[in-house]
Amino acid sequence: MLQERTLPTFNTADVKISKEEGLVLYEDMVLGRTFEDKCAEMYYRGKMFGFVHLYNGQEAVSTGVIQGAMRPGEDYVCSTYRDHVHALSAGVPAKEVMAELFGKATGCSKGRGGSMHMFSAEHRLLGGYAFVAEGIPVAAGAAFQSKYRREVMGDKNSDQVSACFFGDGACNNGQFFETLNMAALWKLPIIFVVENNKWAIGMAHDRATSDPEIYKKAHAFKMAGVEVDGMDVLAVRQAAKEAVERARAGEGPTVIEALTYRFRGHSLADPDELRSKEEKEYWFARDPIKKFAAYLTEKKLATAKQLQGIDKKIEELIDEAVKFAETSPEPPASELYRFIFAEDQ
Ligand SMILES: Cc1ncc(C[n+]2csc(CCOP(=O)(O)OP(=O)(O)O)c2C)c(N)n1
Ligand SMILES: [Mg+2]
Repeated sequence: MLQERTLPTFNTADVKISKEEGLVLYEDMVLGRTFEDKCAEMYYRGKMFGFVHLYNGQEAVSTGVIQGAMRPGEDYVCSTYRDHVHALSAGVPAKEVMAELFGKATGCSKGRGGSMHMFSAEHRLLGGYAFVAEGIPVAAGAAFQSKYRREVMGDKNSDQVSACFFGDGACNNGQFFETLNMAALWKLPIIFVVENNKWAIGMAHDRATSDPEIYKKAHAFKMAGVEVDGMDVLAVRQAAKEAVERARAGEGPTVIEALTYRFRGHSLADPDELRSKEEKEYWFARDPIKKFAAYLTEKKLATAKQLQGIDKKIEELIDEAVKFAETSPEPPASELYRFIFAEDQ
């Protein structure tokens, strides 16, 4: 099935971006892509077990929202089972994400979570969630506490925004509608980022939902809802900046529907035989990293050599992350029941 929905246009002529910020966005996307490619290699070498869902192709969404518009480490990020790259954009070190995938004690969830359960209190990553739509109410809880601390407890510094990432499939789930209602009612500082990659495993989005334009569902709750080209990091950044500004100003939530595509199968166990060659080619031609690299060099914000330097630096960082994960200890068997409940700090 080819793309029948036209990707919204975004005029880059109006974009204000410094060289430094451009390189940060580029590096973050390359980090995500290189990490996931290495992850696939390690999975097929038998270094990790269970389901592993990669984010290739969708990098502009995580980077554009978290690095482009939020305060990573202060604001909250909530993910799904496709969570490695959201964790990286939020600032969780690559070696801790890789060690988690290897089930090692040095992983960000202490080796107890694995691919689908990345977590970091330090980086305000509220988790990966194996159940579809499970993170949506959790992110609303985080947004509620920021608002409560500020308005009820008088903490003027409590102005954090929560970003909640989930897929098109999750939008047919009750938790999506229930949470949208509460978030709009209470004007919570949250942005709902729908990564519409057209597929929920083997179910085409258009076959599964009464109205495929998800952003319009926000309007039923009197909430801002926008669609954006999810293959364009600058377009995502712009939509996210406006949403974050609205949220911090107490004007409530936004649904951002990012039209995107995953470049690999649903998980590493998926032979990916259902999606047509034509459809894949349409989206491969819109690779967000290549598109942004071309923008940076055309606008003389970076040279090709600089970008190659970043690619190389990230490759080395990922190789180190693998070494770290391989040489880290397994969690001791004596601690099988540890971390089920919170411990005193
Ligand atoms: C509540 C629930 N129902 C079903 C599943 C099985 N399942 C796992 S992923 C998935 C598809 C979700 O697709 P989408 O939300 O579009 O996210 P994507 O995988 O495309 O990122 C389903 C149905 C699940 N994990 N949880
Ligand atoms: Mg999907």
